[in-house]
Amino acid sequence: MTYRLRTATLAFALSAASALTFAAGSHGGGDDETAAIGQPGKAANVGRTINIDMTDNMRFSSADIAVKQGETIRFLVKNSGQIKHEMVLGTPKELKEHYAMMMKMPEMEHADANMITVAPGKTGEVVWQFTKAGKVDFACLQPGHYDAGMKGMVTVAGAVGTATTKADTPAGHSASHKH
Ligand SMILES: [Cu+2]
Repeated sequence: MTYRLRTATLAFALSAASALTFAAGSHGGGDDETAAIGQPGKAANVGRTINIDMTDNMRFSSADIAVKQGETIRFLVKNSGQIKHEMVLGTPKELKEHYAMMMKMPEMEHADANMITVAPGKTGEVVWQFTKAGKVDFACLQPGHYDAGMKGMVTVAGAVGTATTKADTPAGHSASHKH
């Protein structure tokens, strides 16, 4: 049931409701998929910049990225190709659902903290904090690209000695995202 709901409300859920879902996720309960991959990072907390190149060969370079739990990364995402590409962070399920929507509505414009769409020759950025140890997938969801293998993986190494790393304060988020 939540599967279908999530498809219909993906864009909304990732933006408007993010403050709430992230706050809930930080308590360790629930099955929120977005919290599972981390949360939007704050520019002030960026510890490292990672360059990613996207090409018309339908590849990211690199497609294999290692970070530490709690790290906030600035991804500088360059489109070296002649066609539009994008980098979208998500769970495999989220990416597949979102990709299905893109196949139906190729002109759909989407912009959220966990993704960046980049025009040919341009560079964009995603600032993301990886709050949970494990794997975080990313992909280009432009029609045909995901099927062609335009995907990658961020491996988040667990912080030593602590089960969880404190995320950015939810209070700050709800204040700034209030509608
Ligand atoms: Cu692409």
